[in-house]
Amino acid sequence: MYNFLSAIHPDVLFYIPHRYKEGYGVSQIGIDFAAAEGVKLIISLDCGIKAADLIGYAAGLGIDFIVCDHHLPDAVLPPAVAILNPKQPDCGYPYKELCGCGVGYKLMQALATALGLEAESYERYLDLVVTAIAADIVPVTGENRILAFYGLKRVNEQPSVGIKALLDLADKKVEEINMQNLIFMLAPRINAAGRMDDAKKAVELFTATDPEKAAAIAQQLHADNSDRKEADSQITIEAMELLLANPEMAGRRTTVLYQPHWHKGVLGIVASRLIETYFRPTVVLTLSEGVVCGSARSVPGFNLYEAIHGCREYLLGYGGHFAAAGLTLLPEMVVPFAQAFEKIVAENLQKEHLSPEVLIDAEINFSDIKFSFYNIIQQMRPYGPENRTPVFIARGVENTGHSKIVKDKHIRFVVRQGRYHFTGIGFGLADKFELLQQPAKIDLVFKIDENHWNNSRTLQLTVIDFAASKTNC
Ligand SMILES: [Mn+2]
Repeated sequence: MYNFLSAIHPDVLFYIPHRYKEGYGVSQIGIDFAAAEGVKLIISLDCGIKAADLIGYAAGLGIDFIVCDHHLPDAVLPPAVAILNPKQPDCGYPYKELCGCGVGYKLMQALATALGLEAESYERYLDLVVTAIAADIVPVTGENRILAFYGLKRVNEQPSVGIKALLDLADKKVEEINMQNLIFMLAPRINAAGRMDDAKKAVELFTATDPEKAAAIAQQLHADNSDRKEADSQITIEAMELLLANPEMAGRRTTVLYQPHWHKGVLGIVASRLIETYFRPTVVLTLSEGVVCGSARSVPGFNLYEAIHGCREYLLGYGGHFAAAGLTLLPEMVVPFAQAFEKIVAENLQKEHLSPEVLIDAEINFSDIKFSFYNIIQQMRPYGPENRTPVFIARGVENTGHSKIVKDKHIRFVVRQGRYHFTGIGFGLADKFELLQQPAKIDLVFKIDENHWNNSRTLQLTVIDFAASKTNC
């Protein structure tokens, strides 16, 4: 948005509220800064819909607001000159799942149309839009999927200076960047700036035009990300030790952990890590400027936001959605909150929420797995939330005797169904290898992938899970 406006207007500033000093969203410090700079219009991106008071405050200072947001509006809308948010109850915009960046993109598109600018004036930023779609974990359906498709094309064919600088940091080069690469390679480094230091660095990277300057900023983000990784593994270890030291906690339906010294920037990541071992709604808390604050993460299918909302009498503030939330409370409320949260979750959690699930799209036979079929599946890309890579099950599969454990943790499968053979890789499945050594057949759950080797293309299976076969075929 800053780049786009700078190209058509001489006086544009950007401002990112400091995550810890100002909190998320529109801040009074930000508005005061704008007033001091003589700003007459603020365009908020990914925030503002809940900032009725602050936007009223800005209006009092003679500053207009255009709100570009995708969060659920409250009953009272902010007194902005314009609100772009497809989640408004009476908004006729047909696609509701744009991310905050996507809403900003629509404003640029509309401005370009109104001002008679060529499409390239905003389409050149599609590599940033797809990065936001990937990083914000919004559904890759409808318009998001179209934006992601063309965004990935840009990332691969003509990335901007900033995106290119981040891609150059990756240790191993991938042939074609996909959504997963953006989520795992780019998003953590972009987010690390805000978690560990100041998110302004990310804006500086994406507004840089000099490749050398961009490379230097990318390097700083990389260092922030390394600090973040160290903090998150250290805190995860401490959290696991706390859980192991309190056997009573093992039988609970929730994990709530509090340590005043934990780094605020990684609490959500730590919560997600804990869920890998203790599969249940999890809250990780720390102390910051006299107030306890933290992040909550859910298990699939359980509405975490509702559960936190149910504990609001113990909280100073909270916000979030189905799968993730943030909260603040007074130190003396941590224990009562933990008790209330456990009670509400225990009442509302169904048994099926407590074991990880694998969603299978269809049963398939090995004889059907051909390039002609694979090419059709490829047309449904890019994959992401709510448009997942198809997962198949093949029943009555046999080990050929050539499957083996690799690097202690993984299984390299060489399996057959009838006269059709496939190889595959199953990450982290080594614990189940014994099952493959039985004479009985197995049911195999997998995705189909393409393997390039010695100039030849073959199809192989990425195995997600397997079990003793339920068929006798
Ligand atoms: Mn957002």
